[in-house]
Amino acid sequence: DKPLKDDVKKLQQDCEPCNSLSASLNRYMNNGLGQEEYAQHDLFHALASSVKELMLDNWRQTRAKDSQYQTKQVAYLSLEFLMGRALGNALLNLQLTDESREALSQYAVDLESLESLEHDAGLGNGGLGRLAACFLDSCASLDIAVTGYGIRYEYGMFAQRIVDGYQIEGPDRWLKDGNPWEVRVPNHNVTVPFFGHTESYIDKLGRRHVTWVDTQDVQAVAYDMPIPGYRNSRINTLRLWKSEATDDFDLAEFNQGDYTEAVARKNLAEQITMVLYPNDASENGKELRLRQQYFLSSASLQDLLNNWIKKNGIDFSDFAKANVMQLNDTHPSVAVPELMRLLVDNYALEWEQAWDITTNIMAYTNHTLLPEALERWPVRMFEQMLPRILEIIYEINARYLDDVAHHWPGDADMLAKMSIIEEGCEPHVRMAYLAIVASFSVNGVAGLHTQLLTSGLFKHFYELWPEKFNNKTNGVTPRRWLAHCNPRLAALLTKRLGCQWVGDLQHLQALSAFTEDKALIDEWREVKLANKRELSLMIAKECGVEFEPEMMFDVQVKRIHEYKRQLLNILHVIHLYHEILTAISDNRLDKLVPRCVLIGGKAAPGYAMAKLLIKLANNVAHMVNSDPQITPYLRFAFLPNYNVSAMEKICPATDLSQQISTAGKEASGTGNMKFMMNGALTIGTLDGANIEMLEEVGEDNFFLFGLNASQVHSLQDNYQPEHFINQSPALKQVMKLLQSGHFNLLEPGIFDPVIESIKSPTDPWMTAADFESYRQAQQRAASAYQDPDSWTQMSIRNTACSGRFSSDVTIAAYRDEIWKA
Ligand code: HBZ
Repeated sequence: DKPLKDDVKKLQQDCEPCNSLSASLNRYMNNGLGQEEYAQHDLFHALASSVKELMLDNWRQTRAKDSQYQTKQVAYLSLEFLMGRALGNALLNLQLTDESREALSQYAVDLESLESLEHDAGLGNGGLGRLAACFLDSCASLDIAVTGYGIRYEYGMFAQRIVDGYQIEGPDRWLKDGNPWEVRVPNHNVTVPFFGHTESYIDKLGRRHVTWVDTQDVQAVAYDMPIPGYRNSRINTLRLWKSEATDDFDLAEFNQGDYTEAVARKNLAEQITMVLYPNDASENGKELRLRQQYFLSSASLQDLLNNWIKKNGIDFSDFAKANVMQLNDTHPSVAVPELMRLLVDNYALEWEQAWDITTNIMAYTNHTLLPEALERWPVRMFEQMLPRILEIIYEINARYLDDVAHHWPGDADMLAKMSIIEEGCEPHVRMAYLAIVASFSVNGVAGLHTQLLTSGLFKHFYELWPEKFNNKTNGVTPRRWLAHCNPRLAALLTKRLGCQWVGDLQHLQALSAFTEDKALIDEWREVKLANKRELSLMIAKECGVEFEPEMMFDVQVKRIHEYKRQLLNILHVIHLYHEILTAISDNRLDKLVPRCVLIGGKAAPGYAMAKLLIKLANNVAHMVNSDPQITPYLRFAFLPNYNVSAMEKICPATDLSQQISTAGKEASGTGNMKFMMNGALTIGTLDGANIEMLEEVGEDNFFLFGLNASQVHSLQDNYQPEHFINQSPALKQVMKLLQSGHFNLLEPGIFDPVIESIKSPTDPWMTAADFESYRQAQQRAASAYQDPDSWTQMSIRNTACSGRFSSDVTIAAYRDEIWKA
């Protein structure tokens, strides 16, 4: 009766409404995607394609609505969008989770295992890129017309493996199986010029015109990804540009018969969007990086102008009322002179009018105070690659320096200090200055950060234009970082509070009334325990280390950087290791609080010290985990290839979140917020958004330690690490063990640079200065963990107070105070 069965099946399919997920899924599965012998991967593609298909109507309607009602358009320009996986999040926002489960039931595959097949879109380094992704979710959920503009890197953030304790980088070919979410939209192609030279002429009216000629043009092809809002039918767009060779360019070469040369040039054009630069803090300094920046900026601006012209013609008088552009750090700040070029050269606007438009459109977000991360490009590089852009930068600078001279008459020093061009034997363009000069808004990403910007790094700009500066404390989306990643806690919250918290996280505050509720405390602990069991499976698989769910899970996951002080954490593990050894010989083991320490993160491939810290963590982990006397009390794992998906498993299962940067160095942090939302307690310094988290939750529910930013600053000139080492018997002992070569018996001397850095009076991160205070805070955390009920109460309070760190709150402030959208 097989044919009959198939017929019935077919009939049923035909009868199902064509817009149901199930019908669409079946159609994709039957249309050549594997039939009976389908691979799970086909099923993932079929489901993702069906979900995208279901979004198409609303996607089109969103675009139509936004252009019809003249809604103010926000363009969020970023070299990075660290999106992670899209399926689970899309299903949640579209309320399609149950329907997909049902649709999948006939294939005997569960949704979670299908979700895990999706490759992370790792188009970012860390916090900055992930912030952009959270912002897109909040913008769509708050029904704001925002388009994300970025680059469709062929290779995202490198894949990290650990071999003999060392980081090994591998390529991240995230597109190799295709990307079911993207739509290639060739009708939005634009052309971006490079190289060549400029020519000028005077017209009949005596006006000077400049043309940029003999350029090598690259085509920018748009790939759109849908960004669904939470339960509101808005579908915003993330438009990612891919570089391709232009056709006529090829043609010219072909006609000269130079086939191979033409193909080689094609590669040059396609190189631009080939790979994400994996440096999260140091200067990239490479020509290709500047090409990426200009490529993104020019393509996105041309797109905005084309959209405008389609509706309004070339009258730009209201353009700035209808558009705003948020620059995610200085990476896309070459958009400033590019917009001037397009308006003045291509559309013949007067300089003053073009400048008026530009300065009413641009807004700039700063993400770092670290001097090594501030972008400066050699003037020489601009001269060759972007000659017209350099001329425009010079003109902007000349006019702006007039204002400076007016504000500080006769102060030549000030002119040099504030010039966009940094003079010297190799002159540079200071990209942050260019961004500030042209922007109507300049914001930092947490209270302390903004304060340090206006009193330090950008002090003189603040004196000149105080009205430009404002703070927007970061946030993270509660959809991905609570509702989706922690279904057990989400269910418990919804049972207690109803489901409004997903769309308005301030509702969590209501939990504070229940912190004495024994039933809630017990359920809360059960949820955490179940999450810890799940994470343990992952750690066992990825690291070969057994994490015992009853032990305290103490976690630090983020990019590896000296200022983030993974070293402090490792030194503390060494201290615990030594404590356990002595407790064994002194027979006082009952005092020990068992804990599992997890560190994860990638080091920039050229950052030797960060890579050495990975090696140190792995070597210490090996000593700890291979000693059966130690493991009942301490286990230590380094998780390879930390990424967005890994964090989705990690933050729901963490008891103690480590946010231990040197005060004044971490602009905000956003991992700190994800942990807090999921009920982890924080051990942290007075840095970045930790300060605001502490304000919300109170000192009783936070393990605070260390110097504050002004103490760090004052100590800098007379820092004597030896003094701190001598004052702390614990640190002294740790240094002794480290120096003895105990953790590198087969590789003598490899950790000398680490030891040197701790003992150096010029150690900017002041690891030795904070160790003792850190150790004591860790001890307070350990003894607090011994009382499960009171620990759980603190955990509940952390979640209850995390509402302010929803990116919905942050985006509402961008909307009201900057975008006026
Ligand atoms: O931006 C981070 C800050 O370190 C962090 O404190 C903050 O919370 C987050 C969001 O505001 N900055 C970065 O992640 N920076 C980069 O990833 C980066 C990437 C490329 C660069 C420079 C920095 O060339």
